[in-house]
Amino acid sequence: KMSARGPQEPPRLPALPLIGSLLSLRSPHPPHVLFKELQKKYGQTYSLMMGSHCVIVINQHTHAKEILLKKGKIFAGRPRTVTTDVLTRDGKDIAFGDYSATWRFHRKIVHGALCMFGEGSASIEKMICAEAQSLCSVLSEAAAGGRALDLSPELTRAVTNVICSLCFNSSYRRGDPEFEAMLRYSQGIVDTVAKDSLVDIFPWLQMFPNADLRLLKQCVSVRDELLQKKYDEHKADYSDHVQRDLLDALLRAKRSAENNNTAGISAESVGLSDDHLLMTVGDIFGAGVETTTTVLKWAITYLIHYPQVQRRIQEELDSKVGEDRSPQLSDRGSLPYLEATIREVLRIRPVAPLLIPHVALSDTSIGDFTVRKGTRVIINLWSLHHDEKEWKYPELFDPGRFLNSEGTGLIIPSSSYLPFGAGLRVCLGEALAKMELFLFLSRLLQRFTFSVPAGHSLPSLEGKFGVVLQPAKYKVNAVPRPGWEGNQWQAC
Ligand code: HEM
Ligand code: PLO
Repeated sequence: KMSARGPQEPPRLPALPLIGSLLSLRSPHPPHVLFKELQKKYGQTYSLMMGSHCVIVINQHTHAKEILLKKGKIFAGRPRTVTTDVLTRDGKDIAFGDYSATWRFHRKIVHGALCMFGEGSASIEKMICAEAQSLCSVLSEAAAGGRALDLSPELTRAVTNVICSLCFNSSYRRGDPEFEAMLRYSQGIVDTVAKDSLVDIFPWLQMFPNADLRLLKQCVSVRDELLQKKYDEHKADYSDHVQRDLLDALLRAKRSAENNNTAGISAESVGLSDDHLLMTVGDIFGAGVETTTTVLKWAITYLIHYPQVQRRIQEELDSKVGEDRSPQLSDRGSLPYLEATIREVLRIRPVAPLLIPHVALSDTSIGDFTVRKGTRVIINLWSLHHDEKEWKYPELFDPGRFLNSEGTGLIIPSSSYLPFGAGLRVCLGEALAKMELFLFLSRLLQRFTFSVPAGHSLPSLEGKFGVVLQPAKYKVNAVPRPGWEGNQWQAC
């Protein structure tokens, strides 16, 4: 609907020719914080120029939902940028690929495969538990040796192994050189891709030497080599009769399209080229590792800052699960405080504070504002999750927000909460991520109490902005709880 004054453009940040609004964006704050601040001057919805592109920034949930749900199909596009083109061979993946028949097809295959291997099956639970157990053994060993530990590589390896068995039916042991290489390239990609670096604003800058772009290309080539190896191995011993993992599911779709080529629909034309398959598993693998690991790191960081929350989760675990067995997915319903804590972590430090940019596929509107085809839309999830009108003391970590007044049941207290996005582009891994977060955290907190070593200051709560918002590196003590001092090699 239009306002009384008729169609209008959103307020626009001052823009200089060529460099767009870049100057007003130079700030000591990361972009999600700056975009939240700019609301005070320009209102909740405003636009700016990034180079020659018009970008609308959304800071409120009503507009966010209009874009993602009500007009989901209109805003299902993705922009092409220099960095994501390098990562995804010009958008041949799901997350950064533009809206198309190929994109829809790949999303459907992956969704089906994830349901089959993930959510519905007991075997994925077993696998996650096995990785969680091996993680606990590493922590026990460190504790026995009195060593403080950077949890990041250990958490990453545990989470990587889950997604590795899902995608490739394989896993990594500690110190595996291929795994070490993966850690390095993945960090390089997270630091450089899709963060609206200058090359994405001014594509012609590619002509000049550019350290970030060079690093990205290097990291992507290491990743591609690794993916290609897995792909070749799978092709070599592929059989139509057994489906071991996601890559087999994709290969099967490709074979069946090739066999049905008679109607003139080739595997290539529906987007089942080798490149597309490779980029799609690359997405799931990358998303599967970086997101869940980051949330686990934030959870531990907040539990160290708020020991009373940690204690309350442990009391809940002690009374509902006890110490004779490990927590299982079926315990989820009886551990509301742990679930509430996971929800609060996802609120206060969203993995993707700006989601991934959306693009309007036709002329349309947001609220009273007109929006032209091709406009990029940044949904500032940080603003939604820190909106003072929706959340009391938004910077306060309080899992109790997500509990009913008796503290017995879970609630979503505000509709200004979208940790996984919504609509056509909603996260594909939501169910898997929630399973992992629950199983890892419940087992870790049943057995350990986390703190910083004596004399160390508390870890920073300020995130490092990249394609995911990561906590800084620090060392923790994982002290075994009473009854868990010996190394219990207990299975699921
Ligand atoms: C997209 C959040 C874990 C796969 C997204 C988006 C968000 C998100 C906010 C962007 C939605 C948009 O642009 O509108 C999260 C969070 C996770 C998580 C908070 C962990 C707690 C995972 C996992 C996987 C995954 C484990 C893989 C198995 C994807 C994919 C997309 C996506 C493929 C792109 C969807 C598309 O563009 O169509 N996720 N994610 N995510 N996520 Fe996740
Ligand atoms: C992480 C680094 C990997 O090497 C490549 C990769 C692929 C998919 C990306 C992921 C990275 C970061 C998190 C992303 C995911 C797709 C969806 C997910 C952006 C770059 C989120 C949170 O939106």
